[in-house]
Amino acid sequence: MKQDILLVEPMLAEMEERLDAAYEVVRLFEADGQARAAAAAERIRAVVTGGGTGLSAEWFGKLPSLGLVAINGVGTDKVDLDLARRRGIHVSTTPGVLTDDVADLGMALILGVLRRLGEGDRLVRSGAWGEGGKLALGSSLRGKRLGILGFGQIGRALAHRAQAFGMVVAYWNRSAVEAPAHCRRSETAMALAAECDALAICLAGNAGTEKMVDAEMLAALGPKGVLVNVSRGSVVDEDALIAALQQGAIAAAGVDVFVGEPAIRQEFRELENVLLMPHQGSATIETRRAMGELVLANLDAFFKGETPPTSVIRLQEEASR
Ligand code: 8YV
Repeated sequence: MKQDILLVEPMLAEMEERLDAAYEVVRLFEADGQARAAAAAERIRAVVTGGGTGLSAEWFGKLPSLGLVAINGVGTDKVDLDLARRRGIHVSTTPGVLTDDVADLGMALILGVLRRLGEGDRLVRSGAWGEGGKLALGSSLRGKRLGILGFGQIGRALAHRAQAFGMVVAYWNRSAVEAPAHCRRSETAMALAAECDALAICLAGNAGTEKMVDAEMLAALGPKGVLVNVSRGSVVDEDALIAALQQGAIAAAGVDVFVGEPAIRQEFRELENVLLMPHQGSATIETRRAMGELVLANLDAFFKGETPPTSVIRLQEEASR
């Protein structure tokens, strides 16, 4: 008999087909999903969800047999890891495979903001160009200073790309990390913001990074500075960011992630100097395929009674401590 699993948000169609072939999949996002999940609650031992969605405390509470939360992503900020640990529930992620695509999107946002892709598209699309409208000049990337906040895999992959565009790269990371020779380390996040033209956020979202990019840091970035965020909306104080963009305290921003997404703050939609994306860092066919493979491998191992290969919670080791 097939095992029941709960799918919280859609995946690539071919991955959902593979899930359907192996499991009895209850889709929480479908119209009758809540009722079907409630009816199967006792039997559901694994949940598959997205990094930006996670699993609510309510659903943790409703699933007494839960043993694995398989995140189709790398962010664990929407899953209560302490609760999972206490209940002996594995939480797996999809490390490594999305690094390049998220860094690519970071680079695309830097390029898009500095070369005014959003404004240019709107000018052409609206017909205003044909009526004599002009796009303000952009800024070249060559020689510009990129500050990377958070120098994990994604931060380092962005540094590599930025070097190819002739940018001068500096970074800040809470712990010491190995960095390529062309990247200078800043002592503090605030110093990094003050010393760069473009500040790219590549930090994990968690309690320690919440609202780290605040009014003071945006003021340090300054009226010519641009902000790019491909990590989590929670890292930025959005009130401060909106005020900074409205008042010209910073020049512009490229944003892929928001607090409360997809219901983003109306002010973002009204600003000209922002390039907005609907959380697309890992959203390519190739990467979603690779992420899906890892999700399937974690489920497979779990249902065989093995430790899911990319579990971030090592239950046996923790139990023996
Ligand atoms: C995905 C993400 O968009 O990796 C993460 O944590 O937020 C993104 O890669 C998401 O997991 C898919 O819903």
